[in-house]
Amino acid sequence: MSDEKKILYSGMQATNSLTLGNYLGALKNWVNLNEEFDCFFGVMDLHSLTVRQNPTEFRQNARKLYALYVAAGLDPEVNCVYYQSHVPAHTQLAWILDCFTYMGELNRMTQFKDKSAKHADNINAGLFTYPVLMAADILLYQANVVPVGKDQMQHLEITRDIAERFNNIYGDIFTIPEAYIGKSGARIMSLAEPTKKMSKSDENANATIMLLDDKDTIIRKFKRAVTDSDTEVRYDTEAKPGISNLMDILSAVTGKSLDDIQAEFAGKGYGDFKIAVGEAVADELAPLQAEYERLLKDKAYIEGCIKQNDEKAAYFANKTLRKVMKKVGLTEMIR
Ligand code: ATP
Ligand code: LTN
Repeated sequence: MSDEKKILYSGMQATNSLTLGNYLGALKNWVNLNEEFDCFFGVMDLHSLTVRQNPTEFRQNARKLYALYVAAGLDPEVNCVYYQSHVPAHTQLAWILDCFTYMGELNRMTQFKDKSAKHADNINAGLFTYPVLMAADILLYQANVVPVGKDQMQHLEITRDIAERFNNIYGDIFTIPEAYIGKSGARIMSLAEPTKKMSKSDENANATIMLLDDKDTIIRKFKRAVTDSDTEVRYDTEAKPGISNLMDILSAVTGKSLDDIQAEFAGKGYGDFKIAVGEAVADELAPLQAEYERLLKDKAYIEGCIKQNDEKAAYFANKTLRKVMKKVGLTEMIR
């Protein structure tokens, strides 16, 4: 880690498999950020526990997420790609920050409200304090910037509020993080209901393209994508949300502009267009999938990367945690 570069922190929950939305909206845009920042990317497995998990599947999903990060191009030699639960400082700091966070603040979080409505039978305290753990993730590494989607902006705001509150009492302990608005990633919509975002917890399998779907499945899902009764491939998110979403996807994977796409498909039917989008997506994902399969088989390599990066993350996290413990007056351990 160099001194001049700013620090960037992000991660995803290790719940379910990733969708094309997670990839085009987040993961793909994280690759190469290491040129400008010292980057930390966590497999956020502790956050996943707010929803009941099947232990075997959960462990596999976490490993899958790690391998997908690496297969997508987050080089674990230059990025710190690690498991959140392997660095105990996250939960230690989260507890301390819990004591600097108000019930009223947490009550206002829209994700808490949405998720409690969705899991009415399991509104646990972890779901409520989810944003505090997220604040600990970010603040432990003194992150300057955090690439997050719109849905996580409120959590970043509360992170800043908690950090400022703490700094006001104890001095400049935490760096105040900012949202990173880089190359804006496309917001990918559901293929079944194109006014809703594509989401990995969607129960309709036809609504989402999963990163590990094979070519036939991808093309089949695109062929079934909901569009409209018109025949023109034209960008209009209000009147033609389905076609506009497919255009966004094609643009994100090929780099072609929306105008060029419209010109290319002028006079052609939706059928040809949908197949072209399916093929472009399958071609984009093929190398990632091949690399993912290769990595999963190379257990020694993956485990070596995890171990090395867990240690690296713990080194930086513990530095902050020690400072915080000292400031609040906890007694230092005798070594
Ligand atoms: P869930 O269905 O479990 O809520 P999700 O698929 O909505 O999950 P998150 O875990 O909330 O995904 O998000 C992981 C990252 O992927 C975030 O940075 C988020 O902004 C991004 N992301 C998720 N869905 C999309 C999408 N449809 N388009 C673009 N980016 C997305
Ligand atoms: N809540 C985020 C995942 C997440 C995160 C973080 C993102 C947990 N801790 C710290 C950025 C920084 C999500 O659901 N996308």
